[in-house]
Amino acid sequence: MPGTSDTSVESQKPIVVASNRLPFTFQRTSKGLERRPSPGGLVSALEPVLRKRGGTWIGWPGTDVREGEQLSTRGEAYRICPVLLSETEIARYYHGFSNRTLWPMLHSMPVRARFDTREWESYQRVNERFGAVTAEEATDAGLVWVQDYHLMLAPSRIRKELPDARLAFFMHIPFPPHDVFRVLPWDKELLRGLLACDLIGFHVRSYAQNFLDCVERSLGARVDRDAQLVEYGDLTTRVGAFPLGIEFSLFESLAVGAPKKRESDQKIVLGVDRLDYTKGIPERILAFQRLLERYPEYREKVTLLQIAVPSRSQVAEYRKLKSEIDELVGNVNGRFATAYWSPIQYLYRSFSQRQLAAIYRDADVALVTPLRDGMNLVAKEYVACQVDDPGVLILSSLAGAADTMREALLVNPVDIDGTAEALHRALTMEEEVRRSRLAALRRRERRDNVDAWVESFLQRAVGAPATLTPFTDEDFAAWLSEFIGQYRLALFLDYDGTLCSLQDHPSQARLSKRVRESLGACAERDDTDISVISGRSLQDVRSMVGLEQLSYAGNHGLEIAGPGMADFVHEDLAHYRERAEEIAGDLEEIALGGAWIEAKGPTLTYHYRAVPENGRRALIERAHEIINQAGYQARDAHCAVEAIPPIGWDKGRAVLHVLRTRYGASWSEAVRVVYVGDDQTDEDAFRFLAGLAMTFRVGSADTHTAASRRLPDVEAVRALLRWLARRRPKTR
Ligand code: ADQ
Repeated sequence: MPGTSDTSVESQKPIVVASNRLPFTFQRTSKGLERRPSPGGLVSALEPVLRKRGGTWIGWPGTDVREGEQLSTRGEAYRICPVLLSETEIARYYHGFSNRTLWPMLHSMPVRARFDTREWESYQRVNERFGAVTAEEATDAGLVWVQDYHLMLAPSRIRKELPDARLAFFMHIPFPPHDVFRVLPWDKELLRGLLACDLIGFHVRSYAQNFLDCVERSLGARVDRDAQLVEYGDLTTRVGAFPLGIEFSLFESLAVGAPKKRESDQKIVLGVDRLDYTKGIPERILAFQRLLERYPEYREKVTLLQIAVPSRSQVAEYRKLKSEIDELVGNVNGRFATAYWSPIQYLYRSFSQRQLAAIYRDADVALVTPLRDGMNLVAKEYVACQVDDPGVLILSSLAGAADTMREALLVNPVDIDGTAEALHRALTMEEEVRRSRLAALRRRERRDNVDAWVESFLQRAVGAPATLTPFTDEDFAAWLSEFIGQYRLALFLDYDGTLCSLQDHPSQARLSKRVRESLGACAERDDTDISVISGRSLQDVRSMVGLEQLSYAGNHGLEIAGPGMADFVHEDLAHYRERAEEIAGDLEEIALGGAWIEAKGPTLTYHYRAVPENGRRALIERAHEIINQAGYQARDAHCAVEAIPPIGWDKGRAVLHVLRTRYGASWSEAVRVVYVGDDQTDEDAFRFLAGLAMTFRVGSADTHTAASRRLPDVEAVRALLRWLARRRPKTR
């Protein structure tokens, strides 16, 4: 078979594939659960890969499985690992969120989408389960390859368990523009789920570009469009277009071997689809009707053979579509049929590949007119099966396949007249033109077959990890120049994890020379005021930074001091000092295995960094319990639990205090605010400042943030400080 060679990629370790469906579906019959091949393009694409390489396929068996029922997985060249779904999950995760929310949204049809929180929760739970099962199966895999829109959250779950795994995702359907995708109330979560991957593949470049727009605009990720890379906190993801191909030789040989058709002077126009509203079947029937209206000479000479494989019949919208098509077919046939001819032959069922190959071979025109389609394999299968008299492919310009299959007659499927004209052109096209168009199409599909697709994807997926160039001045200029303009800048910086990396003991977390220089240079500017805001005590953070011209806020902002401001101590603070001492005493019972308590006056921190990972959970839970029982708030920090007095004060309030005190009540007109932090306690400031400031969250991307952008590490913060120190006031 072309493209099948024993390359280094193919001889690599087995791969683990996770997709919603297993390559076959089980159906309950009187004899128990029976196995049938799953319909659809995804299986056609991946089955051959696993057959050749071996590995594991993880997926849902396609029905609910009752107690005691056995799933037959005999005869596979690879392992099958079923993920079972309850009836409620099938309704909510599968028919619901996947097919009634994501499917229309990703096909840019938001009016067809419905948004239901319970379905979203079910989608999250099922993705969580898929992720956990996959991680368990994949400890030794060369690659984990997650498939399609049903499992957009699974990668982040897998990444949690297997931080070093090679993790890739392929999206089989389109990815819409940002303006459409952002209508989804859970857009950010879905994007974050995917960014745990090393590689995300789409069929065509425009989908990849749309994805880059979305992560940049909705998540504030850093994007390099030329290199097609995304950096989001500590994650870097490669994005790319990998147009899927088919098993060309298989279809070709099936077509050559199939029994010859009966001689007939009827011309066949063929449509083959899953019955889906994205496939444009009603529009196609209308276009065929228009052909018969405009060109009566085709009556009794041409038949539209429309094959529709039943799909998603549990979803009301699909049942409605079926009735609509039944009615349209009835109308056209009623209007034009004669005693010996029906204009439309409509077959609502599945066919074997062998049968399909013969049907493809014998069709004079393939009318492939989806309203939107990730790729569309039918167009490619048709071309592969054209082994006799050369036929014509009419293809929707809105299918991914149109990106490469340029020699087809391209149509806009909603333009009924235009499609009818294309049909006329196809039916009257000279043989030589048909032959040359088809030859070019066949050459490409033979070369860019499914093996070539797999090989190019896997090569990228297991190749050298992607890295983006370090932050440059241009990055910050693009984000901040316009925003700061000629305004005065109020810059707020957290200390640990932001200005210096986290250390085993807080006393070791010192500013590097380079950060101190950049910070100092910023502070020198007379249009910039800097406040360092920390969970440390005021005295401690001030002495760690040691720059006099800065303001400092300690104890998460309960104590504030700096130039141009009266010293601030929250009025309830004295009251809480004693309580904090009592909590510190209670926490002593869990000062075990290297854990220790840092007393900071009214607040305190329980540090457990030195405790081995498997011993942490019970200690953390107990710390939360003790702190909460004492009426304090327990907040998780990096390898620490913070105990904060319940006085409705946080870093957000502290920022407001500084801004009001220094610049007055109309501070938002006087200054531009930038806040940089790395911690859960900084989230209070991010939320408070949302829409009012540019906020940056530093470090790992595994948690949600309200910040406008992410920075990977302290080095990136230094680059930001250096840019701020050198920035030129932007004149309009
Ligand atoms: P689908 O929406 O399922 O796939 P498509 O690419 O056309 O669309 O694949 C359909 C597959 O089903 C073909 O392999 C075809 O042979 C088969 N098929 C169609 N009708 C059949 C019938 N009556 N009996 C048996 N088999 C039939 C999704 C995306 C596409 C993308 C694929 C692959 O929507 O855009 O091309 O995944 O990524």
